Order: sequence, then C-alpha cells, then structure tokens
Amino acid sequence: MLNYDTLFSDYIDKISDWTFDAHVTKVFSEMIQRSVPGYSNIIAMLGMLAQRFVQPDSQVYDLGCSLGAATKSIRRNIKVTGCNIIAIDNSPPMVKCCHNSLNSSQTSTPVKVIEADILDVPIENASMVVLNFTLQFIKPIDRLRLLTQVYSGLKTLGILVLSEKISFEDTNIGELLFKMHHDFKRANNYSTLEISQKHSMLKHVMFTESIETHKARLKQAGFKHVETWFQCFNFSSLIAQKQV
Ligand code: GEK
Repeated sequence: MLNYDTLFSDYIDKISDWTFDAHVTKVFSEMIQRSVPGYSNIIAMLGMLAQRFVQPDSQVYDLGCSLGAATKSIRRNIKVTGCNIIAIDNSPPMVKCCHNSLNSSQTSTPVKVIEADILDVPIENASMVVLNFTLQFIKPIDRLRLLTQVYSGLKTLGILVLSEKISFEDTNIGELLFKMHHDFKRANNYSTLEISQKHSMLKHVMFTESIETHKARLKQAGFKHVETWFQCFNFSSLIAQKQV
C-alpha cells in the first residue's frame, strides 16, 4: 500500500526550496506516479531496454535512483551474467529506503546503493546508464561535464536513457502542454493550491530545458545517435548511443 501524498495540501505561509527529505521519501512512489505522466510506462520500458542493451560482465548505473524503481525494473530484466547495478542518490532517506526495499528480494544481479553526488562518481564499464528525471536537478553549468563522464564510461554499444521534464522553443505550445500537465495533476486529485505551492518550491531547484538543448548537449558530449523515444505533454525520454 503506497503512502498518499498530501504534504503540500495545506496553505504554506513561507515557501521554502524543494528537498528530497524524509517526508518526501515516504510518499515518493505515490507522488511521482500522480505527477509525471507516463512514469510507470517509462519504468517498465527501461526493463525492455535493459533486456536489449545490458551486456555480459558490465555495469548499469541508475543516477538519482530515489527508491530504486528503475533499478528494480532493470534488475528483473537482465538476462546476461556477470553484471551489477550501481544505484546512486544524494538524499540520505532515499538511499536508506532504496537499500531496504532492494534487499527485500533476492536476484542474481547484485545492486550497490551509494549515497553520493552523481557528479562525483566515476562511470566505468557501463552498458546502460539511466538518468530518469535527475538531470533536471543538476545545475545546467554542470550538465555537460556529467554527460561527458557518462559518455566516457559507456562501452561502445552502450546506451544512456535520459528522461526529463522539458520546456519548449514554441512558447504557445509550451504553455498548452504545461497547462495540460496541470490538468493531469488535477485529474490525479492534486488541488490547484498543491500544484502551485510545489511549483514555487521547485523554482530554484529544477531547471528544465528544451529537447533541442538536450540533444545538442548530448552530441557535444560525444554521442553519435540521439533520439526521443517517449513524450507525454512536457515530459520526455531520450536514448543516446555512442555507436549502433
Ligand atoms: C525514479 N530516478 O524513480 N546526486 C545524486 N542524486 C541527486 C542529485 C545529485 N546531484 N540531485 C538530485 N538527486 C527516479 C526519480 S527523482 C525525480 C528521480 C523527481 C536525486 C534526488 O535526491 C532524487 O531522489 C532524484 O535525484 C530525482 O526513476 O523527483 O522528479
């Protein structure tokens, strides 16, 4: 049974910046499903991508793993031997809960959960790297460095999956899709007050960019092949490969 998110349903006098603290951690699974259109589909599809791309004797990185939803989907779908998954997050309560929940089931692919800043962790011998709604919390000035580290640590036929909340170069369509995302949240029982308070809390913490900006940066980091494989309103997921 998931804990229902009512964290910001009452009026907040002084809005502070968003943090992934113990309160958010407790309701996170429920919150992200009610907030991100297509989240469950993306998680399931990460498993399908893992079946296709994870190579024997390689590593998989889940950067900004939160409670390990992507890691679990990937772990269930790895069909080759000698792999391990490294799941990283810099929120102590997220890491603790992720660790406990991953340890509750045994599988053949080991998972190491690490509390760290993803900017500080070397990527090595990777066949799959996932940034599932995490890059948006990294300062834009640090993003190229991170993606270059990912590129360098990926094996030749490896894959990066980058999912993000996005903005749009066409501001009219951008405004429409932004409003449709709010309709989606209202349909999932978030009030207008909750939506606007969360929006204000995220203002200095989450920085969205257009698909064009993400694609250009991925190319700058070295990726030869970059394409969108999923989009719903202002949420999108890209695949980037060194070589096909
Ligand atoms: C999922 N991928 O369920 N280093 C490490 N972790 C970070 C950093 C950083 N510098 N910045 C933010 N995080 C997950 C969902 S949530 C997305 C990812 C969202 C972590 C942060 O602590 C949080 O757990 C996660 O990135 C972002 O598939 O809440 O919209």
